Amino acid sequence: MRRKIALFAGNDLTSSLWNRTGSRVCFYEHTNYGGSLLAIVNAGDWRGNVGATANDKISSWRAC
Ligand SMILES: [Ca+2]
Repeated sequence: MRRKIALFAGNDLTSSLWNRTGSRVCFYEHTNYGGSLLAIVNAGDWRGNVGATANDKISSWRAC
């Protein structure tokens, strides 16, 4: 399995999210913001469990 860790989340390995940026961040199912929008986390917020629909599926994210 390819594992690319960047910022605070890993490709298809993410169960929790911590948005340490100053912007709201959207998390997507596939790379390059493709697939479903799985989660939105406000600036500074912590999401301890992203839920079954997003667990281990997130592959990309960006401010939104
Ligand atoms: Ca994925």
